[in-house]
Amino acid sequence: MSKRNPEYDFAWCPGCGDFGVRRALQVALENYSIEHEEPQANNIVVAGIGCSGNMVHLVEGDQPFGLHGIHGRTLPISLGVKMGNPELNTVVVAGDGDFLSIGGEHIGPAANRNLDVTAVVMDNGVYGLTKGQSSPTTDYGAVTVSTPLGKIENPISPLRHYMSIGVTYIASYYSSKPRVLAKLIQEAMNHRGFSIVHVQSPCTTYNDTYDILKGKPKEGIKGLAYDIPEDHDPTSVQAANELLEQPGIPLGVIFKYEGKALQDRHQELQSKAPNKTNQQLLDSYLLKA
Ligand SMILES: Cc1ncc(C[n+]2csc(CCOP(=O)(O)OP(=O)(O)O)c2C)c(N)n1
Ligand code: SF4
Ligand SMILES: [Mg+2]
Repeated sequence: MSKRNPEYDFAWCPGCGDFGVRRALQVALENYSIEHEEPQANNIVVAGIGCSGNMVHLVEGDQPFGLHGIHGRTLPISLGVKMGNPELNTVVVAGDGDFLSIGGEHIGPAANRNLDVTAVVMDNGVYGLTKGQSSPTTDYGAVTVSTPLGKIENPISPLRHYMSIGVTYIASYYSSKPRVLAKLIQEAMNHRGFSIVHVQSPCTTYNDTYDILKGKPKEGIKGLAYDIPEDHDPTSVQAANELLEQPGIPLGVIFKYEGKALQDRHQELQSKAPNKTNQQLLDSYLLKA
């Protein structure tokens, strides 16, 4: 239920990981605004379609701008936002289906441009909103409503994928510790270039992975999630790749590289562009006989 938009009246299921991600995003937005002494309206949340995308209606407190786009197109929309107003701190919120399936082909171009946005990807290994179909991160053999005899494809590894296509800030976390997640999201917002915070955010209705992630420490059962060792060097491509060869879900910053962001590239082009009046520009388009 949204206090902000009572007419947009729906609920996430009890225990949904997206609640934790919302808390983290709110804290990150608030702290980012305080850090930069900017109003909350200098932030914009661009959402895809999914339970995860509904986040844009549910953020409470001081309001950023919100743009609920279409399924899979958060990155092209955020590119448009940055072209219109490069100063806006632009945060994409999307699900594993939205970002990696229908929207998957946009990640490479955003990485090549080093588009200055932060994507918070809520990975629950399923299409939650449309009631439980398999997604690119669903395990091989998993039985879902769209794979009644077991999923035929292998799951993709989003973190390795981001590394291989040159995303310049990659963090991985889970929804259960929102304060720590908030710090990662804020660090990602401060990164100049394309940053992705990939969050394991369990779907309690269709794919409840809390125990798999966290284990059952009291019973001595280890979970898949583990803290990245303190001596990991996130500025090293080799160290990041080696980390991603390990089994399990690493928690923390995997990789970061300070390079030219899209804005820097634009400024360089602009400095080379000939200074023309509007009339000269129009004349240059006329076909000459
Ligand atoms: C172009 C288009 N194709 C398909 C859909 C139907 N659809 C809506 S949400 C969704 C998948 C949602 O899964 P995910 O992105 O993982 O988000 P979640 O609900 O799990 O958070 C699909 C297939 C749509 N809205 N638009
Ligand atoms: S269906 Fe899953 S992802 Fe959607 S609100 Fe419910 S628990 Fe969350
Ligand atoms: Mg999903």
